[in-house]
Amino acid sequence: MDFLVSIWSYFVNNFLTQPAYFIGLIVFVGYVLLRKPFYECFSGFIKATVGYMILAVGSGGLSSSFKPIIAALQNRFDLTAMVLDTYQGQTAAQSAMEACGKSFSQAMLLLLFAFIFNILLVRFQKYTKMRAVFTTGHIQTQQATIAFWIIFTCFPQLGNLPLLVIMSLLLGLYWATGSNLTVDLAQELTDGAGFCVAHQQMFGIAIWSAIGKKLFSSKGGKAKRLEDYELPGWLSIFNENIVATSVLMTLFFSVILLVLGKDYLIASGMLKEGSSFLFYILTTSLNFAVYLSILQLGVRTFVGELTNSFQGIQQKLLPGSMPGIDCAASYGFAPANAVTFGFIFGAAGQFLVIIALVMMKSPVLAIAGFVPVFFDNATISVYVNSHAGAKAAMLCSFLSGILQVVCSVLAAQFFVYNGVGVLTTDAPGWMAMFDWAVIWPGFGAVMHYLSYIGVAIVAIVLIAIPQLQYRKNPEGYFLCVNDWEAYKKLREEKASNA
Ligand code: ASC
Repeated sequence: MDFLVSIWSYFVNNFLTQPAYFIGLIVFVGYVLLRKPFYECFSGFIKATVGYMILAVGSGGLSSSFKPIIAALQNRFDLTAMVLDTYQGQTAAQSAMEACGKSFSQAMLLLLFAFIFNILLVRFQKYTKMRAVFTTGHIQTQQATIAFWIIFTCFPQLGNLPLLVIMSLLLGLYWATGSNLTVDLAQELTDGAGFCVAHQQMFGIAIWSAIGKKLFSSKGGKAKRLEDYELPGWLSIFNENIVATSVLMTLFFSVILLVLGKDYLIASGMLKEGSSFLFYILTTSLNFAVYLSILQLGVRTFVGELTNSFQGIQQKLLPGSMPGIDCAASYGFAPANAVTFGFIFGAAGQFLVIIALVMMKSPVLAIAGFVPVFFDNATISVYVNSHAGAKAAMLCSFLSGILQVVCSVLAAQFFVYNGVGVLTTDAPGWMAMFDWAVIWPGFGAVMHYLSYIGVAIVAIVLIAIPQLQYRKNPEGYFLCVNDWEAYKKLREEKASNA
């Protein structure tokens, strides 16, 4: 048993939680299954791994450059509050678990069983109608921890084993159903690149895209997307994504950095004594476009390999399946402006609520963290823009920013056991990504009030969603994954018959 556990932890530490190697491994295995010569398998592995590493440089650069600025706002105004961040949210949930006598290794077991369950659900897709496997390990680790905390507070009396069973079933179902919800939307966005989203706002993407479409799509026609606007005259420089992103970010960060003030930035070591404040603002803001371009280059490097090699896995191991990957991969297929707008409007929504909390002297204050403000809202904006147009993208990311804060503040107070919760830890935090701020706390509330009936309700809802998706489009449902070009043809035929 110990031997198996050490193999699993080796795999988790070096592959599953290192998405670059995990994607590389998937590509390698896919090509082996397609019986490609070894040198092609090898070069696929390298391109996929390096591509993913480039993507990580981009997304890591965004986080490390802009996290301190957002965090500085907290210091500057002397706020003590919980931080809305995925990493701090995970740490807080883990500390709360440990204070209740549970260990992190239990969350890792949860990850293992939920992952296996996700694969089984896809293997039996004839019945389950689930098409996607969640492969984003660092996200799975965070989610296993916070799901553990939410479910544990609903059933604290349960022994470890029954608790683990309930948790694995629900989390595995969420991974399969959530990523499955994004399959058609992602295929549409990427014109059949062959991946869907396995991240923290999968329900968010589906819900906001549907709301956006309802509100903004004219009958039959598509609403205007960001890339459809052709600005005239001198404004045409903004048709260029790098220019638009840079100018918008310079405006945005100028405001924040001016609010922080030169003296504060020097005292906190962010700006060197004697260097130019103006150029500091410029460099900081322009770096945004730099990292975004790096991120998109990374996506372009690995996506082709993943698309081609995954056919091996589809043919031999998991027919009709699709890999769910990091939300940032979608940015490679969207105008950078969609990413930028999502960030700015999401931040506006979050900041608005945070200011309101401060003014109302709320007992629980929250501080925006960069990961939810940026990655969550940018992703929602990219998808809503593509499916429901630019106006919908702006409105939806703004509203989503509001909900991320309001619902996280409520959730942090609601999921408590014996007075212990994420707020009573040394570094309070909540994972304020849409699904974990809005959807999972909703599941948790149902289970909290209805106990085992609540578990059944949540499970039934998760099982029913792919069935309903399937019913809407039985001929195209699996085709969309297996043969995108044939799917498009079928869609055209249907449209011309209608
Ligand atoms: C998260 C998280 C990250 C980012 C990254 C986006 O939720 O914890 O590090 O999003 O996955 O590319």
